[in-house]
Amino acid sequence: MGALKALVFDVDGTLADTEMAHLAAFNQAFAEEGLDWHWDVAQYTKLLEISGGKERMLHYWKQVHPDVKDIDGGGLKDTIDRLHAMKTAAYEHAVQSGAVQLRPGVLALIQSAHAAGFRLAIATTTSPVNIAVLLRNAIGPDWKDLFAVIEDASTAPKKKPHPQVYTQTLSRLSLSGADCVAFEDSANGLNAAKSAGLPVIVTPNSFTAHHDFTGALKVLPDLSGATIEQLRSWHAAA
Ligand code: XBP
Ligand code: MG
Repeated sequence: MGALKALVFDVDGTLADTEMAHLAAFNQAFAEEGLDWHWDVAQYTKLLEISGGKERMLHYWKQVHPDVKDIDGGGLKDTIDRLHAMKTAAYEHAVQSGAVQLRPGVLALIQSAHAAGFRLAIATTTSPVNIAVLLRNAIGPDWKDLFAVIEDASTAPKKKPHPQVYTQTLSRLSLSGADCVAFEDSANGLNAAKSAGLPVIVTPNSFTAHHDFTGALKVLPDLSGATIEQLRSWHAAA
């Protein structure tokens, strides 16, 4: 394995524990739409196996209305799009109001890696507005300057565990997976990054602690105290 050149970060669950805020936003959108849907934490933990908010709602819709035939029809897609727009607005408002903070050690690692000359990237299935509101709040208006590449739901439609978001990130970085370390919190994220050839450090959270992290480079409670030197030596051992 050559030298470590880039760090690639997932967003939801990895940079921040966002899923309680996403869950509340989904439920708010369902209520605004006049639906009698309400997801609880146990149900949402299971639904998180489906990456992507629209995909998750469509999956649930198929569960509660298996009779709906026009799953790809205009009406259903329009409803999912409308629900997702309401959900995104509710989530943005919650994060703007301070409902979500970065996980321990994340900001220090990003700043020290950037200062040490590593290239930083984001590889997420989430919507661009969700990344912007989180990182603008946590880092400031120039947050984008820290990241060489951002791939998200708007550029990589095939959701994790599909490796598309990672292969596109690598191609835009002009690097191979072995030049990087990925940071993920879920089995879908781990498998997406692994399939693209990146060694993966997993920091699970309450929604993903039960996942199978076989094949991870490291599984850590969080990134507090993580140093560039540690990353270099873990990467070299990969
Ligand atoms: C996170 C997700 C996202 C969020 C919701 O997966 O699946 O869908 O839950 O965001 P990962 P959107 O962390 O593996 O990228 O509603 O914008 O899809
Ligand atoms: Mg995640």
